[in-house]
Amino acid sequence: APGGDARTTGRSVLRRGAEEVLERNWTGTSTVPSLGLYPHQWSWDSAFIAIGLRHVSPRRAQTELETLLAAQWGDGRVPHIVFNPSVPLDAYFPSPDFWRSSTAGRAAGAPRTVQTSGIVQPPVHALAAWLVHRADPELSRARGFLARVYPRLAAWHRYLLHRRDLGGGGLVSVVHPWEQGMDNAPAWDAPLARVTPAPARSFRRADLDHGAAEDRPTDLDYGRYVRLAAGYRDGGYADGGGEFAVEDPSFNALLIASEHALARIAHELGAQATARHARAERLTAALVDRLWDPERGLFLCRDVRGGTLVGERGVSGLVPLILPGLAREVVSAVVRTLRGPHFGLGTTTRLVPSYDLLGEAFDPHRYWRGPAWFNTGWLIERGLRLHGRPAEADALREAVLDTALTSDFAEYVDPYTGEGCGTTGFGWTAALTLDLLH
Ligand code: 9YW
Repeated sequence: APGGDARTTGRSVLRRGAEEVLERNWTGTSTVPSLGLYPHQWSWDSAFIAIGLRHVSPRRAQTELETLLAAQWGDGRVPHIVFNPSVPLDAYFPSPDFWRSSTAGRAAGAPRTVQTSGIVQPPVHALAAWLVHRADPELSRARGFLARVYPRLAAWHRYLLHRRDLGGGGLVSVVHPWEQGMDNAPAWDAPLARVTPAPARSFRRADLDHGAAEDRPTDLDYGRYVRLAAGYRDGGYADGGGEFAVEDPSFNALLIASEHALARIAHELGAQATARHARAERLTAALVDRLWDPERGLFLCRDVRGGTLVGERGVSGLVPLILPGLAREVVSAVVRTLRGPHFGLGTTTRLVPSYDLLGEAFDPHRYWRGPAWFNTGWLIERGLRLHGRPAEADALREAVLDTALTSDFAEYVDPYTGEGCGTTGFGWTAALTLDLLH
């Protein structure tokens, strides 16, 4: 085909570039999301990074997940950040002296030897572990990889399902917007409005040393993030009583996808898998029952404390497309929404915006309030493929790959122009690029 050679060259430049980012961000035991902005290990970043790293070094990909899981708390939670002790305290806020995991988290079984945060992030890990295993089953078996991670992953899911069912309907609640991973998504605005912000002068935002203020959450958002996290810490990281509790579609969908993966891991280890698959199906039913909005044609967040669904359309509400057990009419409706005016895929945009293009809070540059991100692009691509939409999946894949190259592996991009925002050389952007190239 005309242009075929140029394209092959472009793809190999892209592959090399992605591998270089992963090499640069590798610390010896894990990969940082970004050398300047996020110089520690982040939980869901590591899962996505392992998914790409498996194509470069299955061994490093296994280590990535093992390092994270070694910081698991006694109650089963996997912390959202594992701090690198050799990085100066003021390089990232909130730092270990804010979270005080080894003291404040003692009752919840925080590790003594490593400092971590006390909140969690989306459970992509079992899915990642399964995909990493599949990349080199021989090495995985020789190292006993799955046998070692399985009990930790099972305890992680147990923690979420037993300690975090704050709404009582079988789904997991997040207790902080950072837990869900889409920090300043407009869906959080209403539930967050009840939280009194910590005074802006009571903390120092290290993120503004690295990113443009207009691309980042506001000071008011940060004040509320700090107040919520400090309250959780001061309660010994015990679950149940906080003023913020939200059932989020993407968080729960990733748990369900990981539960299916955990069933496969169990099967590979010679154990029973049917109970886990059945549980994943029950969770899928609960997700549809509690969060599906047939009018808008996507899933919504449930504000557990306020007792209402939040009427904002965000990419989180499309991520359940990754689930195999979704009813055909739900799948068709999600795909229609994706291609319709609110997300514009294939019409006004080539990428999936993080938030409603027509929403009042839409801002093409501000973090999770509009820009397109690569992890959600990867998930939607996977969902389209799973549900028999290869043409749409291919188009999205091409757009993601083109944009990764032109944006130098940006953290997120303007959904209309593909212009890079935030930092460059971002870990999961590089890793998921590699995965899409395979
Ligand atoms: C922060 C590391 C993390 C991601 C989150 C993203 C951001 C941390 O960076 O949060 O300081 O705001 O929102 O999803 O895991 O890449």
